[in-house]
Amino acid sequence: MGLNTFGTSLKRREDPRLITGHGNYTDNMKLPDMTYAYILRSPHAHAKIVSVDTARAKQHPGVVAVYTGKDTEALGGLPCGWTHPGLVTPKHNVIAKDEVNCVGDPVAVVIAEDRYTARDAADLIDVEYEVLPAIIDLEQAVVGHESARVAEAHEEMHHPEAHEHEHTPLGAEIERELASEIPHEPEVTEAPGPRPVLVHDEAAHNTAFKWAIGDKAKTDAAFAQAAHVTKLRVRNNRIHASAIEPRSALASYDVAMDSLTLWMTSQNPHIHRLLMSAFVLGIPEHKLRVIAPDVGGGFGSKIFVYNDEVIVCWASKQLGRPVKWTSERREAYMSDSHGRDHVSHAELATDADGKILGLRVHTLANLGAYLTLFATAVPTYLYGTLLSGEYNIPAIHCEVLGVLTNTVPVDAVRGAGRPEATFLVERLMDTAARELNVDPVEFRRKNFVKPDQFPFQTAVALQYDSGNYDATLDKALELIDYKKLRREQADGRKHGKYIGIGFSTYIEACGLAPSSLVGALGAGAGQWESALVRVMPTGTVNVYSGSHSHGQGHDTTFAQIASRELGIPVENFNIIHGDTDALPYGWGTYGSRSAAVGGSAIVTAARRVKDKAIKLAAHLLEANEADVEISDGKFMVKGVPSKAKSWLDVALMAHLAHNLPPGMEPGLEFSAFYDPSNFTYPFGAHVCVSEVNADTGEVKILRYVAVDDVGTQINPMIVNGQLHGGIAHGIGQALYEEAAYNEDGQLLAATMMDYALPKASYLPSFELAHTVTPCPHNPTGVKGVGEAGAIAAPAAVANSVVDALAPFGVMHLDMPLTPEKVWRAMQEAK
Ligand code: MCN
Repeated sequence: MGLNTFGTSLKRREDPRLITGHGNYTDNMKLPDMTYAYILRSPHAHAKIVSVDTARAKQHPGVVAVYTGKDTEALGGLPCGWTHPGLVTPKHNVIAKDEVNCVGDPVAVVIAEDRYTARDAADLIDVEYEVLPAIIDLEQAVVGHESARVAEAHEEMHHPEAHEHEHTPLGAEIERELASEIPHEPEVTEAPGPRPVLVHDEAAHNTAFKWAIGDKAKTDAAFAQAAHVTKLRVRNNRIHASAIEPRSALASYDVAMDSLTLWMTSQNPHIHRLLMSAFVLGIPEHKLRVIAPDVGGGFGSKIFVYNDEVIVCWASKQLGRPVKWTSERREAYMSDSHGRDHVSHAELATDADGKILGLRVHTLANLGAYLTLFATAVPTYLYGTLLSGEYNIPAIHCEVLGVLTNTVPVDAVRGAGRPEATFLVERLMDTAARELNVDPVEFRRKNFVKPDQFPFQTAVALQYDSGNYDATLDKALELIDYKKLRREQADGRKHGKYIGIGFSTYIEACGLAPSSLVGALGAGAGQWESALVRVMPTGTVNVYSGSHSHGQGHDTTFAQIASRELGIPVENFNIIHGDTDALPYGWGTYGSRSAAVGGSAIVTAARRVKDKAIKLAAHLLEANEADVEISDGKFMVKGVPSKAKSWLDVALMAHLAHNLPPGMEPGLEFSAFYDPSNFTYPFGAHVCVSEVNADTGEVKILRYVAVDDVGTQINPMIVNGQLHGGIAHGIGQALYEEAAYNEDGQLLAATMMDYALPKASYLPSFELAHTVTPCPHNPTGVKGVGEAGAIAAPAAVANSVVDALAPFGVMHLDMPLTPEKVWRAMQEAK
């Protein structure tokens, strides 16, 4: 392998350590005098806490302390990081004090000498609850009574006075418009009868916000011109993130320094430090050090500030001893944020030629019992802005109600908002094609944004920078041999063999940007990323990144990026991340931003290092700076190969400082803070070929072909690995997974026995191919890939199953497409 490995499938440098049991996870850590926390959680979805008697638990041998909501009431509430005009933000107590609002809400914590004692003693806490009626169903929650139909409510919710947003380029104008005041209370007429169940009294109709995007008048006008309107009600099922490593936190208070060190499973340690110190614990930021060591997957669930992480910090300070808490799997399912959970009514207007005229969407987004960190951004700016898909849709209007229910909070899970949008748009495309009696491929093609339309301004704020949607679709069609497959499908149907072909021609927007835009839209965070590139005296390099790797392979790809810039072999790089005391400030890893944003910061810092190194090399070589280049890992005078200096020569001199050019500072390191000018827009065409067993309703995926464009690829093997994981996630959501509740608010899918994650044997071998349209606005041309598969796959799978069921007249089925659901649909059609 040559010196430059960028663009090659270099094996993951971190894997030998991780797969031989040498990972360093939070729960592996042991500190002298360490104690263990067990959190007692509410068994009820909604209840008043009448009393909490901890006396018996405190007397249990080995128990160090027992705390309740009264002890922690002075602490700040857990923060919501994105605001909307009129947002209702109920206080999210660290430990519930007067009321619990979902199963899993913490009511007490036991600290003991070992984790088993802590758990045993928790059984001795006597909590008296007054159980209240709970509201679980999203549609019932918003109107407050069971008889009201959500569709009627939606009609009533056409607010004439609500601000509607003109589509304008990503810029100052839209920032103002999108952020403008929208009343959050839906105009829903309550039926006579008992008072509706409210999760929090301050949120009337259980709505935390009402949000809209697009131009309503223009959309209404488009519908008035329509030759055909396709209507669809779509439910996007609630899912768990299911990272392999459960969340864990170990806090250690240093009495002498009056400071805390917190090791934790975090995707973004700086965000954790900032929010926990400033908003929850009320301590100076420099007195909290957050370290995220190896983290075994996050998929979004390790972004947010949770109760347990705060509890261990606070308790460690009370006790002067380290406190560790590690989630159990069942506990994880009822305390990690959940994902998705939308009910949407959508309408697509088309003209007589099959051209799309407009799209209208009303979405109820379940937020659960409290507003967690990104909860208000996921179903709004990460969802509504993606509703143009890959298509020319001149007018779009989308209205979202953020709904509170007595369920675990809902926040970002892989894809966050974009899978919901893609599912809706791609299901609508297939449904419209079927109603119009045209091939779904041709219907898509007719409406694709074409290459000469870029940059393309959508009707929902985003400006797509580049793309060629026909190219990915063409490649996918070739790979599956579409015409032949359709013939096989037709033949099969004659013999009771039901094959379906489903498309998802998706776009995704990741690497949120720029900071000024997201700030104007309500974000409490910047969206830049940092890097520090430090060349040591011997010419090896430490790269410090504000991004955090928890499975994505940054140790490898970030070394590939920096190695290409500096001409230093990858093995001479050490990638350091996840420690707030070691790194420049950074915003962490989510929204598939690390390669596009974190990687760009590394490039920028490395180029600064290179510029200085060339200046110094020119000085040592007694040559003009303009004549010096890095070639084959050495500083050469162009055309004079005998005159060369190594990185060792240059780096050593930078540190010895015995012979520097006049005015040059010693040392060889630079940092950079990179703020992108736009999102990146990966896209692709996914095709799922499935077969439905007519007797059992079982769905078997026969083939899964994905053609993706993630821009320039740093490491094609890692890109494919990310796509594999994402597609598996998406297939899981489409066919198997549902974080189901019963009507009392008991989480039915609370263990891995009840929550059906896809096993490898359920999945076919994915057939992947790519096109490469480099991102035009960052230095490497990369776009994100970490979520693409999870965004694209659910629609491809659902479309293929509905296509297979076409002979039965089935037009739509909600996910997960379980054998029972599919079988029933077939029976009803018979
Ligand atoms: N990459 C590349 N070429 C590109 C784009 C990316 O080689 N054109 C590489 C990157 O350098 C990185 C990996 O692919 O090594 C993913 O990059 P990116 O798309 O930037 O995503 P992030 O690194 O920011 O990771 C976040 C993303 C998200 S949002 C979720 S959720 C998710 C995902 O990544 N969670 C994961 N993938 C995951 N994979 C694992 N194993 N575990 C998780 O928790």
